[in-house]
Amino acid sequence: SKPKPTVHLLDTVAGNIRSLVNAIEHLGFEIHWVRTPTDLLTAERVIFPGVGHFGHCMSTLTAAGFTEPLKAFIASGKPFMGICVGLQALFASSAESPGTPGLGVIPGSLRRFESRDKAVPHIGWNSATPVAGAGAGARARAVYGDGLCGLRPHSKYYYVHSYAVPLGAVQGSGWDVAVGRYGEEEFVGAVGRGNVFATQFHPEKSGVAGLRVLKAFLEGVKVAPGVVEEEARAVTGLTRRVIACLDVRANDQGDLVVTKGDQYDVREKAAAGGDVRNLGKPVELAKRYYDEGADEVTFLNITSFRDCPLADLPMLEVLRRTSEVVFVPLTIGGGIRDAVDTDGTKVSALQVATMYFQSGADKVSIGSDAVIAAEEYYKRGKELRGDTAIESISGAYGCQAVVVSVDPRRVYVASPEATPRNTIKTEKRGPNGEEYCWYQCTIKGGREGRDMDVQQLVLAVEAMGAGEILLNCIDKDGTNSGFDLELIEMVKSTIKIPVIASSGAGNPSHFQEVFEKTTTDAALGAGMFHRREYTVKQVKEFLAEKNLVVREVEE
Ligand code: 1PR
Repeated sequence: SKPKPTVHLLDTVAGNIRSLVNAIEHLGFEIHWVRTPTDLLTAERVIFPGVGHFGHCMSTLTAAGFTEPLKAFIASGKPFMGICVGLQALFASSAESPGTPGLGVIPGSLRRFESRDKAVPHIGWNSATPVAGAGAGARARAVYGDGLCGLRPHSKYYYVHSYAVPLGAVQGSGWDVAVGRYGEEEFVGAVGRGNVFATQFHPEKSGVAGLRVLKAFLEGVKVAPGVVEEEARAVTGLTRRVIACLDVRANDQGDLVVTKGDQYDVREKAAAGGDVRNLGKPVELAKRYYDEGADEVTFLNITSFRDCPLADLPMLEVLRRTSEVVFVPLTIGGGIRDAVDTDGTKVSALQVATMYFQSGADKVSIGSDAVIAAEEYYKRGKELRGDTAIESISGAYGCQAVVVSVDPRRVYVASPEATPRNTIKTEKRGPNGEEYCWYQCTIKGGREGRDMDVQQLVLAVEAMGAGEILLNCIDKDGTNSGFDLELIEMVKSTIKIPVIASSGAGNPSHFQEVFEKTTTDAALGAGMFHRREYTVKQVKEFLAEKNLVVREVEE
């Protein structure tokens, strides 16, 4: 058979590139690794998928002797693509690491997003709209630059980053640029010229639209420059994300099933046999939600798999198989903490997370361990320990890779004075007419309440370096009665990192409600999708009709 075309991947500074590997293989290319600078000499085309910290990335490259060989490769005219920090490295410098020069292939430097009015990091689906070379006013008619691998103005691409190149820095530089907008800031979503193409977003995580771009780069397809007749209506900024969540556990027969609790109780009523509710197979369901347009898929392993060596965790196999067919971000939660393996070896939370990342996860979600770590943080007078699960994983893989899953339960009180905890005044009164409540943190899937409220928790984990909050609510879980808007708004106003609203979604209008009435960044549904009451696509279409900015489902 014909040998597959090859692409060289520079893996020296990439933490977690399983997804990219999967996407490239899915497109029919064989991967060769660039491990030393001489490997570049035989490469036909190179992809440089940087992740993490700009300074760390550049100093690793420099220490390994890559800077000049990379510049030489780029100057050779052979196809070169940078992704995320791989794009950033092409620029002159970054405010993330002021003393460290970039490769300087493209003029301009990176700035941190302004966080006064919006969440940072910028996480989610945004545009990369090709713009005409001139200033902002000339953008009404966008031009497809031929260096931009067929980026389309109406497509959305998946980003995770805190630093970006302001559009102004590259205008007039002779480079083709595609732009995204976050709040008031316009930034470089992609840039290209001649043999060089780079994206700030992750094409391997950007669904059909992203695979199309990656394919165009790999195949060297020059998209004919042309004028887009439509207004560049597409620069509409960050979309609201719709996430499908699969709670996974072993049933009594030992098979992994997607289940769904009712206020966290996942068993059928005793009269119905008391079995673990079985709503389908994890990989199949994840693929279905991807095809329907889910912006992300989250797996929560809701029981730890006892008596099983960590390396054989059934969830790892689920992730491996899912990440071969699902090209949007995958999050895995459950059991991310320091652990002891069946043979007695100690395994750190970072090692557990690493196994998940290597199996295809893009983010890990930490529940119980985050609560314990937050309690200790306050006991130490808000001093960071440096080696908690959150800190160590965030330090190694970046804060965008660390989600903290919060499982709060309402505790009603007659007045704010009745408790030292942070209360809110609530529209939905307590059983004895109480007008106030606080949200108690729980661990172990809601089984154990702790003496800490949600505000304290989210502030602590934000300080430790969590990148995102998955905000459940036990009172609402599985009720199909809509999200707890009061809880969500309270958390949004407490922290800067993005929030995923969860628990209670029963129909598309609940998503509309949470997006219109709160500033949540994403909303998650479980039961309504598993029971096939609505598809993710129906939710997206409904939101689009209501003029909420969502990623349209592409086929
Ligand atoms: O504590 O780090 O080992 O993580 C355990 C994880 O498992 C936590 O993220 C915790 O939220 C989750 N979990 C534990 N027990 C349960 C349970 O249901 N018995 N599930 C559980 C939590 C919450 C959502 C759910 C939404 C939406 N599930 O993911 O899918 O509430 O449901 P809905 O749309 O149908 O209302 P650790």
